[in-house]
Amino acid sequence: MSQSNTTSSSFLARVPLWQQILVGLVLGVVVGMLFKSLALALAPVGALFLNAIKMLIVPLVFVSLVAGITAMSDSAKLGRISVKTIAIYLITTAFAVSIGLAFGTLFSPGEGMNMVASGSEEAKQAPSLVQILVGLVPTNPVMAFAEGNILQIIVFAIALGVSMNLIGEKAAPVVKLFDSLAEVFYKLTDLVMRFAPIGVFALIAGVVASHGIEVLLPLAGVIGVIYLASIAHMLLIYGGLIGGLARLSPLRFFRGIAPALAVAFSTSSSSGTLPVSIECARKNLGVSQGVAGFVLPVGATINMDGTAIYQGVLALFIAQAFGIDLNAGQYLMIILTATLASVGTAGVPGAGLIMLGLVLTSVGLPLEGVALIAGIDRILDMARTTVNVAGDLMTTTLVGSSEKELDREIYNSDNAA
Ligand code: DAS
Repeated sequence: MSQSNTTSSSFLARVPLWQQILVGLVLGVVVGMLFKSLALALAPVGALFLNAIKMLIVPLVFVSLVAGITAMSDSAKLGRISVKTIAIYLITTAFAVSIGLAFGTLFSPGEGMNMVASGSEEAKQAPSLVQILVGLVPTNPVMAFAEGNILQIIVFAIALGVSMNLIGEKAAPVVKLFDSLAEVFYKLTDLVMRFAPIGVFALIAGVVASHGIEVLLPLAGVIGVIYLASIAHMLLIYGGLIGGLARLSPLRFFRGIAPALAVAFSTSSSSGTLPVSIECARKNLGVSQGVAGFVLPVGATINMDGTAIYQGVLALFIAQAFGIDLNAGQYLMIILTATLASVGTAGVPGAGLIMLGLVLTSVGLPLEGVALIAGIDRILDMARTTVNVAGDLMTTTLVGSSEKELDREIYNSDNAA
């Protein structure tokens, strides 16, 4: 390799990945604003990167979860981790909706829009809790893998891991196999992440280029309120819990998860970001494979604080736009349905917009409101997915720290990936 090539590759090796990704993000916005045709021509580069990380989701979630569970042979510990995880997810989501409602009330982004409802559209029916619970058990694990049904893969992996623990010595070869397979997929994630700066650059350039300023300007108010509420939720609730409860540095937390946030922001997919989240949790935050391999896949599927904020703000924005006053009971109903809707939202682009109809219907708000913001929803999805992923990683850190499954030396080290 010539001297100059060696120099450039060793230079890049010295710059932390999260800084390379942030540079890609900023350059992507500039190119998307100034060179639209170039930005749109880069779409295949972004799609390639997105496909590469999506390719990892199913095998990585499965092997890391099985390996993680066999690493935690104490089933009481697994029970404690599960209860802590679900409790933190539900509590922070309820806080998120409330912050969304508070910001929507404070700034009233829909005030004065004087829209008129025609009452034509129908909302999608959300699956009932019983349907969700019954649907958790895969009738055919291979089908669950083929469809990428993360919740069913999680249930199958937990069942497999627990039965391997119960068998003990006889399962040792399989335990060893899953352990090494997990390492293989962590390395593969690491290799794919080398392309993240270019992938994020291309994805962001495409999004900015396809959302001209003329589309964004009329709804700049609601975009601003959602971004403000999202940042406030991350700093106050996540920063507060990491610093106050886990006694860890919030600054190191946000720096350690920066690569995952950048990928979440540019892909608008929690599931697509999952391999990066697992890498950040293990390599930058020092969380064990067992906790990261369990808490993150569950979170990417059912924990959506950003989506809950979005539902809270938009329910008020639409009520204000159509001149409808909401009473205290309707505010409570929004908190309940937005929390449930966020649990049922898939970790893919645009899922929150579909669930918004459920929240609007629950309090009798016109569904035309969904059409009102559909044109800018991708810009809103970037913010809510970023919060969703940050919430998953915050919970992973809290649970890891409380279960002594977080290596504080790694957490406090300066070489964040
Ligand atoms: N894009 C979804 C996610 O991946 C969130 C949403 O659409 O609300 O988390």
